[in-house]
Amino acid sequence: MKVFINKRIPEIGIKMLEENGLEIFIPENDNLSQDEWLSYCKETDAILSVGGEFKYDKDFFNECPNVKAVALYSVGFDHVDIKEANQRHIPVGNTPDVLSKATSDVAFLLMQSVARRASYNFEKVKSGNWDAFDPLQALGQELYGKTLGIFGLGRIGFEMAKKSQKAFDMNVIYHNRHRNEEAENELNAKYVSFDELIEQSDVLSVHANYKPEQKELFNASVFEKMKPDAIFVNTARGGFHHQKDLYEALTSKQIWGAGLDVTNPEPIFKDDPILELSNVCVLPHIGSATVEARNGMAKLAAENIIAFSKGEKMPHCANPDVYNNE
Ligand code: 8YV
Repeated sequence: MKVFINKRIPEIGIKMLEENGLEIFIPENDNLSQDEWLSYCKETDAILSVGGEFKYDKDFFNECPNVKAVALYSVGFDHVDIKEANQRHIPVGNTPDVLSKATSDVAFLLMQSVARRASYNFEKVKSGNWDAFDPLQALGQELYGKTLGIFGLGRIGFEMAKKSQKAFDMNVIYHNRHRNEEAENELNAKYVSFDELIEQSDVLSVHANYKPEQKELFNASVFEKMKPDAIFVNTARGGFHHQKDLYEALTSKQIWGAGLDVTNPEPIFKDDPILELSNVCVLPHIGSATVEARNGMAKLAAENIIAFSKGEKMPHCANPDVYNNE
C-alpha cells in the first residue's frame, strides 16, 4: 500500500510504517505547492497529512478517487470535510491526548507572558532600552485567585485549567457544547453561558475544536463585554478571533492583553499592527512543538495508517461513524 507523507515526521513514525512493509513516499522538497501536493495525492492509497494548509474537501476527494484513508498529523481536523469523508467511507485519523500537555503549556506561557509583558520587555532589552528603575513602569498583573474562563473544555482545556489552578489558585469557569463532569468534579469547574464566560473571565482561553460556523466568534461584540483587565488567549485556531477587532479592543483598552499561538490569517502578516503592541505576545503556532508531543503524534498517525493497511479500524479516528455502516 502506498502512503504519501507531505512533510518528514519524527523517525519513530517512519520506522513503524517501514517495519509494517508500507511503501512510503516523502518528497525531497517538502515545501509543496497546492498542485504538487495534489499530484502526489492522486497517486497514493493513503495520506499521512502534515499541517493544516491543504484542504480535504469535496473537490479534493473527487480529484483523488484512489485515496482511501487520511491520517492527520494533528488533533484538529477543521481542514477536512468530515461529512464528505463519511459519505465516501474514508476514515480520518487524528492525534488526540499526546499534545494536550504541550499545547496547554503554551496557553499557560502566553497567559503569564502577557500578564507580565515578558515578550515586550525582552524586545526592549534586546534593542538596548533597559530603562532606569521606575516604580510606576513595566507593571504587570498577578493571576492569583483570578477567574480563568475556558471556551471548549476538552483535553487541552482541562490541562490548562489544572495548571492554572495549581499555580495561581484560579477559579475555573467554562462554556462547552457538553458538560465536562470530570472537570466539574476534579477542578470544581463551573459551567456558565457564553455571555457569563466572556463577562466574568479575567483570562479567557480558547481551546475548542474549530468549526466554520464559529468563524470570528470572538469579535468586537464579545471584546466590548469583557473586563478591562481581561487577557484573551488563543491556542486553538486563528479563525476563532477577528484580528482587527482584537487590535481595536487592545488599543482602546477594552481588554488588557492578548496571547496568540494562532493568528487570523496564519501566518500573520509581517506588518500586522498587532505585533507592535506592548500588551500582546504572538507565537508561530508552536503548541505541539515539543520532542515528546511530536514523537507521540508520529506514533499515533503511524498506528492509524498501519491499522488501516491491515483492514482494521483506525485506533484514533476523528470520524468513527465511518465504521458504522460496514
Ligand atoms: C500542529 C495543531 O502544529 O494538532 C493540531 O491541531 O494545530 C498542531 O499540533 C499542526 O496542525 C501540525 O499538523
